[in-house]
Amino acid sequence: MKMASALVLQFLLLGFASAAGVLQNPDFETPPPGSPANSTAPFLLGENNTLPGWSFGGQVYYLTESGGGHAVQLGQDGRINQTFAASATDSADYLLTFAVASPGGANCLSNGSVVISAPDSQGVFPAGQRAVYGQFLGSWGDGEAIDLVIASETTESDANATCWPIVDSILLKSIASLVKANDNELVNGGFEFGPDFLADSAGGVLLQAAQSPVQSPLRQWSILGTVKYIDAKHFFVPQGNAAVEIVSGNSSGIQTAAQLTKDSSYTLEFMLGDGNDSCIGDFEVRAQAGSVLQNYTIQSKGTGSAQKFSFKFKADSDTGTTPISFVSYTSSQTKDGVFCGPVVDDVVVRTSLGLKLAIQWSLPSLLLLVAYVMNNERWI
Ligand SMILES: *[C@@H]1O[C@H](CO)[C@@H](O)[C@H](O)[C@H]1NC(C)=O
Ligand SMILES: *[C@@H]1O[C@H](CO)[C@@H](O)[C@H](O)[C@H]1NC(C)=O
Ligand SMILES: *[C@@H]1O[C@H](CO)[C@@H](O)[C@H](O)[C@H]1NC(C)=O
Ligand SMILES: *[C@@H]1O[C@H](CO)[C@@H](O)[C@H](O)[C@H]1NC(C)=O
Ligand SMILES: *[C@@H]1O[C@H](CO)[C@@H](O)[C@H](O)[C@H]1NC(C)=O
Ligand SMILES: *[C@@H]1O[C@H](CO)[C@@H](O)[C@H](O)[C@H]1NC(C)=O
Ligand SMILES: *[C@@H]1O[C@H](CO)[C@@H](O)[C@H](O)[C@H]1NC(C)=O
Ligand SMILES: *[C@@H]1O[C@H](CO)[C@@H](O)[C@H](O)[C@H]1NC(C)=O
Ligand SMILES: [Ca+2]
Repeated sequence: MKMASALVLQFLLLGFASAAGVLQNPDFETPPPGSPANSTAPFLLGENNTLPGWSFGGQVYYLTESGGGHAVQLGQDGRINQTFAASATDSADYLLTFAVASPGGANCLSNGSVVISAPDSQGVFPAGQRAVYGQFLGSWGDGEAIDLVIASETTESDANATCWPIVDSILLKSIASLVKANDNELVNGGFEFGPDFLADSAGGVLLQAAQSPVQSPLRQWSILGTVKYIDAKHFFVPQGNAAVEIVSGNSSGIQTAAQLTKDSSYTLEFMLGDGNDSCIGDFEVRAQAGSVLQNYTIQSKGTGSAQKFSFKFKADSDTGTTPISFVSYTSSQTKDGVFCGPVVDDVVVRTSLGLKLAIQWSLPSLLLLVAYVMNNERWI
């Protein structure tokens, strides 16, 4: 009886867990009930023409794009919001992916921005050429109700409606707390944990500056400048499904803090290359581990390749956290004018061999000691 109810409870929890962290109508393909079926003209949402799944305020238009897809355009004081349920049990990290564009083209004096807010965070994303962004929303559990708000930041001078920002393709992802793998002192050294990729996201996902590795869409890494999160489906990725391309030039990159033992020796291994996105040139990258700095120059033909590098360092920080970072000193553009740069992946920090052997030897000897003590006790 007890066991049966425990099972039922478990099923209930699982049921809630799978329903949690889900957005309704995230791509706006379910139209407002009153929107004309065949019209491609922007349709102003109103009291009787609301957007399924979402609340709205201010001027919000429902758009039919040339390909037949749908999106919303946020005008003066325009905002939409939706509440989702966080994981029913343990706390999880929530990441958002979304597309932002300004439809107006080069004539627009200003395109406005999109502000994404959740209870623990806020991010401002400029609208321009269509771009896909990733953002860290927060960490929640216990089935908490989370209100996600997407608003325009337009000013009186943005009177031209064709220049207001368009939002589309919203993906919500949750990631349970990450644990260190056996063979790497870094968490998320392969960059596999970050925002979702859109199926058509040939341009990757842009990640704006994030000072704290805890509040970063690239889990456990802080972001300097802007980087592009790239997927193996659309780019050359050295390891796994995702990597980081440092795109915003001089002194931009990524940094994490490793929990290492002071005065122990470690090896930093990583791969540098290019994403097969026609980014041609000499990329200059500075890798840092603790107080050791190394410069590398990668000659890229832009056709997708990577090299493995490594160097030894000693953990010398008194605080117990050792900075590991990769910073690009070059700013490049593809012939289409897209900012691009070096790709970093597969970052591994290992204890040096000597220390590993010592650990391997200490466990059996400890067991021998325990066996000896237990045997002796039996004889007493
Ligand atoms: C919508 O377009 C389809 C084909 O393009 C047409 O058959 C249909 O009559 C149109 N409906 C309305 C309400 O205009
Ligand atoms: C919305 O519908 C109600 C009831 O049909 C009507 O009284 C009201 O005027 C409508 N509002 C607008 C803005 O059309
Ligand atoms: C949007 O926010 C308002 C007020 O903050 C809230 O009452 C409403 O339920 C929210 N809408 C949705 C769909 O969550
Ligand atoms: C608004 O912007 C569009 C596209 O940039 C332009 O074609 C149009 O002339 C502008 N309209 C006004 C009233 O400025
Ligand atoms: C507005 O966005 C367009 C892309 O649609 C871009 O060409 C233009 O430079 C942007 N204007 C400003 C002022 O940023
Ligand atoms: C990068 O920035 C530093 C100062 O922040 C500057 O001294 C250096 O010239 C810049 N390098 C390039 C290639 O722009
Ligand atoms: C690495 O390159 C940067 C930028 O060119 C330079 O400022 C720095 O001194 C170099 N560091 C080393 C260790 O060579
Ligand atoms: C680079 O992309 C081209 C197609 O765009 C593909 O044929 C080629 O195999 C890719 N190279 C690598 C190393 O992934
Ligand atoms: Ca990877």
